[in-house]
Amino acid sequence: MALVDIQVPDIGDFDEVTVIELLVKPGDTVKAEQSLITVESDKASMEIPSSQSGVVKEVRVKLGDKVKQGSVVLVLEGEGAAASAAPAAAPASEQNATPAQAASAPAAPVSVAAAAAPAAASGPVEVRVPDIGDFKDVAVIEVLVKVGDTVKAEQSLVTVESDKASMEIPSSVSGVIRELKVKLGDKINIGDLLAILEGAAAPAAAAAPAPTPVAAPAAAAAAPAASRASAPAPAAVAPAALPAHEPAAPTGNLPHASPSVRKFARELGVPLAEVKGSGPKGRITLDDVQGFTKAVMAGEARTQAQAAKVPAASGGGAGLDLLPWPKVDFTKFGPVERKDMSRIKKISGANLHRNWVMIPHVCNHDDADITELEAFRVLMNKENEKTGIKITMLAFLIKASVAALKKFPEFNASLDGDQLVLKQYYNVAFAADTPNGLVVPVIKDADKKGVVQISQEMGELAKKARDGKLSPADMQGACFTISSLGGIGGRYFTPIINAPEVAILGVCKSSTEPVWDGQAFQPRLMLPLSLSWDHRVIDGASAARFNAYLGQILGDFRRVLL
Ligand code: CAO
Repeated sequence: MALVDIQVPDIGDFDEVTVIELLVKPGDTVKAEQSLITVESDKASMEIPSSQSGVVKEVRVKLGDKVKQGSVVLVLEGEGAAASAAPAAAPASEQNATPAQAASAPAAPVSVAAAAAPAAASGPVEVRVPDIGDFKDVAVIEVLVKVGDTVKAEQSLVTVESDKASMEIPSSVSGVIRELKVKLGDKINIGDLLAILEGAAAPAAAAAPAPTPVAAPAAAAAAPAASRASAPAPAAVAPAALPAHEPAAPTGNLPHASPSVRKFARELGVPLAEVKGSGPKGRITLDDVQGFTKAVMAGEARTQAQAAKVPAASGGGAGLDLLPWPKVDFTKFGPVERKDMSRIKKISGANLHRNWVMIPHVCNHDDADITELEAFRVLMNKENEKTGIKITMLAFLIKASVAALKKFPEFNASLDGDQLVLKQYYNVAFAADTPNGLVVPVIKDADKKGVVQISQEMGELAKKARDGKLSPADMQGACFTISSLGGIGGRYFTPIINAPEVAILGVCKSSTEPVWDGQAFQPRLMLPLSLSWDHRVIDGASAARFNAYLGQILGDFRRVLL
């Protein structure tokens, strides 16, 4: 398989264009004529297609790069035998039918009016469709001006679209539109009359404008796989309204809109994919983008990015007026790999975010002396070696938590509007780390179970979690959660409360520390506890008592019997 450099073909009169979209990534299989990147100048945007099919080995450009004819876009492992490494471009571009002509000079438009137009004409001037390359019978999908409008030379009059490209047809002269000779849906060809202008004047340089260039590989010259291209963007550009943003990340799925509308949207920071198109076949028009912007500015609509930032407050509270999430082109600083978030991470992330934002968390740290408890646990495990059930510290913590929840019932509660729901059952969840993310299975009725049974159930649930086999029922009904990092390490941390619970206990790795017993320092095994609690429900003093009580029980489990 030959490795082939795919280069930017002849793109007409455009010296340098900016890469605004990457439409493929390494590993993608592309077909000949498939678009690889979208580039944009101040006058046009177009997609650069592949000259042959194959598998993308390396993408050589990144968003924001400037490219020109001959720049290497990517390296392709070609499917066929060594094909031409640098496709000669055959742009159906400008007014010219052949690349040679296209490269040489921007010819005068094939326009009766333009040809006839003097530097300052007084009589009516016909504006006709210039050479639009190989496009025949293209449909008018937007009429951008109306009778009576004053237009400048190069201002777009209509947008036309074939199944492979869209382009705006500009006026070759300036003047006032006396008659419009096309309407939506009309099929037009080179030489067709578009409009009659009065008081027309040709541009000073007499270089008549043309429809935008369309890049196509040599092999596809007969049927340009081209893309979008545009004449000058409409002049009526509103002031930037939405926060500026960097070029979009690769999507490969451009919204249905003309290049100038897409440019306009990008200038305003409007996410075009969220704008509803009112044009034919759902095409997004300039008015749609303006309408969307107005609605967002008036607070009548939100972009998805805004919606993601502002949680839906149950009580209809005000949204957080936060800065937009920073958009950084990390590839500017070094190589990166993009990876989709796992389903679990997406779900747990959204929940954690809501909980962190909506619950006023406070976190208390404390230490429990587990010297005797750990010795007892080790002894029990030795004695029970034959049963195969390992008694874990976490099982003792669950049991101790149940005792503390009983003593401090507001910890075994949930908020429901203005009411506190005090639960009379004791289901304790534990956070389990799995290759796909964090899950929280629940030990039901922990008050009715012994430490051995809890250890056994925990082992089964943890295995199910790792195997991705937990059922929704396994993860429902918790009153309180324990997140243990004890087997891993760390000192203290601030766990996020698992709503609608009102507290969570974080546990870190125990260590032997010198503890003063009143006469001397004694080596004691100390377990770091971090209790996060919802300050709407729990007061600081209660939290300190809860932690202290938990420590006392872990220090001497006989207290549970009292
Ligand atoms: N201090 C010191 N050592 C501890 C300890 C503690 N607090 N807790 C457990 N250990 C030791 C155990 O003694 C055991 O050591 P040995 O293998 O030598 O016997 C080892 O750590 C593993 O312990 P374990 O089998 O009892 O497992 P566990 O109860 O610690 O953990 C589970 C089980 C499911 C909680 C764990 O696998 C896990 O997923 N922990 C991560 C939870 C998490 O991600 N929390 C963060 C949530 S917020 O993002």
